[in-house]
Amino acid sequence: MQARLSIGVVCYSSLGGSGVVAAEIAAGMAARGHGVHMIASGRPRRATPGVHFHEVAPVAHPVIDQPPYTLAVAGVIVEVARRHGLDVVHAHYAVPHVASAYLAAQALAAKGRRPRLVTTLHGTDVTQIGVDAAIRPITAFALAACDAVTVPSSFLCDEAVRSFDLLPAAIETIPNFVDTDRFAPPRRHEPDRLGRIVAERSGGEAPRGPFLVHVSNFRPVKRAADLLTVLAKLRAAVPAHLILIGDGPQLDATAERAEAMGLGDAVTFVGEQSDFAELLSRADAMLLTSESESFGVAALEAMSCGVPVFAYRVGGLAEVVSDDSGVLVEPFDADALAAALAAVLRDDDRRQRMRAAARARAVDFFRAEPILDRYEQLYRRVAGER
Ligand code: GMT
Repeated sequence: MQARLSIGVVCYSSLGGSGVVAAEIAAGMAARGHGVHMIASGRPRRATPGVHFHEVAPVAHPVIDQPPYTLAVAGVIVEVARRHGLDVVHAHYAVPHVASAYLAAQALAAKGRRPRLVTTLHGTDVTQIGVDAAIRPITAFALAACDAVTVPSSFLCDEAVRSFDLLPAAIETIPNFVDTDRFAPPRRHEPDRLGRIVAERSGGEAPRGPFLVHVSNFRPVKRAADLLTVLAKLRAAVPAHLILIGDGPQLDATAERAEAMGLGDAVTFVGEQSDFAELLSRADAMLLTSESESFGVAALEAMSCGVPVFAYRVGGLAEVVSDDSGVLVEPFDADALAAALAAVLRDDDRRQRMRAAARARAVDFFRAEPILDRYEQLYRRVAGER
């Protein structure tokens, strides 16, 4: 029998794919019998049965005008390691978690208890904030000191090599994954069901399809205004309705813009949903207009539900969405996205083929268990190097 590992998972709890991936890995490792300690400033948004949660509380003092989050995370890692013994610390989203993990490991090494460090880069920690002149030197230094660095796509691997001077061989590409049981196509065809669920969750009228769905944290990188541009163009041909799931800084502006464009009745905002698998699974298409996605967990969850993805060909999306499971168009060609959607929404046979291909791709390439195996092997490899 293989040894039980003690694993610290450091992540953000804010709405977003990195927190989802961290929570799913933590829950997966706990289900495999490992001791898992999640270190974050808030509870994860996804259920994490069997995972011990350790809060990073904000540290405030009148002299300090910015709370020292990096030190607070490092302090909690040290505390958890002293109480529970950590074999591995897995930091998600490098800024500043890799620096916190590095500091904690140095402090623990002095006592002969240095945990191994694994960092998963997720996206803007490499492409945006990570390359900020104030952030890059320490992030690159701490990444170089990790026992393993992973990325979810080849796109992000190339970006990380360029941004942080890492050697390609020092980075392992482990794709994100999806719970294909939870995110699954509907068992029965019930044409009115999605309209009814949307009405229940939004408190409004039941809309009529065809339905597009968008899931995001409404950050600028998602280009939410483009969703409405595409919808307006599409509606010249097909009376589609757009369901927006999630919350974030640009949600209000998006709602105001929808009204201003006369799309108020064609869009429903259902907000952040703790369980949106059924909503997703009953949509006809997923619409994503991001300016970049290292991977696109939301796209993968749609595909797992048998929902084809329509997006710009940016970042690592082409590694997730194949030509038969969705349509990727030149960035930022809203006309092309609207035309692709209209063609598929008008062609039942093609839509059914895409649904089947999307589901098959999610199951064949992105099922949770084989990818959790890779993380577990990685943890054992780095822990065994002692
Ligand atoms: O990097 C970000 O902008 C945030 C991060 C998040 O927490 O949502 O998203 C990134 O990580 C996800 C999980 O690996 C990926 O699915 C997203 O594509 C990626 N976002 C970007 O690259 C913009």
